[in-house]
Amino acid sequence: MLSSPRRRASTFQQAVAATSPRTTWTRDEISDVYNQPLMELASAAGNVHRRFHKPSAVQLCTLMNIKTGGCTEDCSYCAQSSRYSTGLEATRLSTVNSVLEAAKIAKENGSNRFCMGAAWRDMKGRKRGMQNIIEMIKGVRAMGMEACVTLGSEYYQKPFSLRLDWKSLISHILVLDKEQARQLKEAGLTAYNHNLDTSREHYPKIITTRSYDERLQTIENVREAGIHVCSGGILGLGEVPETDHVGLIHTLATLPEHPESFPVNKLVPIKGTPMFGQEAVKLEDLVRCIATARLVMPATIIRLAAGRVTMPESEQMLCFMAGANAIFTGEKMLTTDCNGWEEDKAMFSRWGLEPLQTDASKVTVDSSSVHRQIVSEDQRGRTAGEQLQAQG
Ligand code: SAM
Ligand code: DTB
Ligand code: SF4
Repeated sequence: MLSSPRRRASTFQQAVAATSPRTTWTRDEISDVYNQPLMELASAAGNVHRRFHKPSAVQLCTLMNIKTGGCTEDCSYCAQSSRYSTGLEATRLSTVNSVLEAAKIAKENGSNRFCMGAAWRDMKGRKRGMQNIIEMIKGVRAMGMEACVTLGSEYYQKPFSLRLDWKSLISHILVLDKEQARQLKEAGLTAYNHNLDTSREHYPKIITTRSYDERLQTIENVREAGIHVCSGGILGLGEVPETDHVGLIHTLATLPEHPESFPVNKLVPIKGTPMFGQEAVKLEDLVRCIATARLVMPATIIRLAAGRVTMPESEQMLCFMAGANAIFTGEKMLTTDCNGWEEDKAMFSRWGLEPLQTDASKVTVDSSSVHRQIVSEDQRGRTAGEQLQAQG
C-alpha cells in the first residue's frame, strides 16, 4: 500500500524528532523513511546520530575466529560451510591462552570490544567448549574490554509436543540451553552476535538448514538472559534493497527492545560459495540502509562490518556521517582480511574520529541492565534528554 505524501512527511519528521527509541514501526513507515531523497535521509540520520551519540566516537571491535570452518550449515555466503569447496581448513577450538594473547594485542591497539566467532551451528552438547569459552570471556573482561561471542544458534528447542521421537528426547536432555546463556551472562559476556542476515522473505534463498524463526528465538533467549543483542545483516545477497533491507530493519526495529548493535556487512564474495559472483551492493543502498537504521533505531550502535576493506575512505566517511559508529579493526575478520589497526588509526586522525570509550571495566560482571544503561549513556556523551535540555 502506498502512503500519501502527507503521511510520508509526518512519519519521517517523527523519526527525525525522536528523543527515545520506538518499537512500534510499521513496515510501511520504515519504507517511507527508507525512500526519502538520499541527501535528506542521510542528513537527518546525521542529526539524530548527534542527538543520541557522540558524533566523533566510533567503537573499535576486534574479531577472532576461535574455531574455523567445517560448519554443517549451508549459509550460501560463508567460507566456513563444509558444503562448499572454499579451500579453508577446519580447525579445533583455539586455546584460552592464544585467545587472550590476541585480545591483549587488540586492547593495546585501542579496541574496546573483542568478538570471538565459532563456525558452529549451535552450542548443543559442547560442554568442554563452553568451559573454555567462559574462561575466554572472563579473561577479556578482566582486561577491561567488552566481550562478544558469535557461536551460532545459542539454543533452540522445538515445542516438546511436536516431536516426541527418541532423537529429540535425547537432544532435550543434552541441550544446555538457558543454562548456557546464564553461564555466559555470569562470565560477564557483554553481547551475543546473531545476525538475521536478510529479510524473512529473502532468507530461504540464502540458508535452508536453520529457519528465520530459530534465529529470532535465539535473539529472544539472548535478550532474556540479560545479554546485549548484536544482530544485523549482509547486503549484496541478491536481495531487492527497497523491500529486503526494509524488511530486515523492520524485524529488528520491532523487537521488544532494539538490538544494542546492528552490524551491516557488505557481502565478501567467497570463491566456491553460491553467492560468489553476486552484484555488489551499491554505495547509495548501503548509505540508505545505515541512515534508515539510524533513524528508526536511534540508540543502537551501527557497525560497519564485513567488506569495509574494499571501501575507499571517502565511502566509509559517508557511512559514519549517516550514522555508523562502530567498526571491526585488526588483521582479520573471520577468514578474510580486515583493515589493519594502523590504517584505521590514520583514518581516525585525518577525520577527527576517536575510539568510543565504553570503559567496559565499569560494567561489573553481574551488573543489572539499569546500571549498564547508565554507564553506556555516560560513555556515549549526553543522553537525548540532556541534549534537549541543553538546547533549551
Ligand atoms: N556460526 C555462527 C553464526 O552463523 O551465527 C557465527 C559466525 S558467522 C560467520 C557470523 C556472521 O558473519 C554471519 O551471520 C554473517 O552475517 C557474517 N558473514 C559470514 N560470511 C560472510 C561473508 N562472506 N560476507 C559478509 N558477511 C559474512
Ligand atoms: C558480523 O556481523 N560480521 C562479522 C562478525 N559479525 C562475526 C563477521 C564477518 C565475516 C566476514 C567474512 C569472513 O571473514 O569470513
Ligand atoms: Fe556456519 Fe555461521 Fe558460516 Fe553459517 S555463517 S556456515 S552457521 S559459520
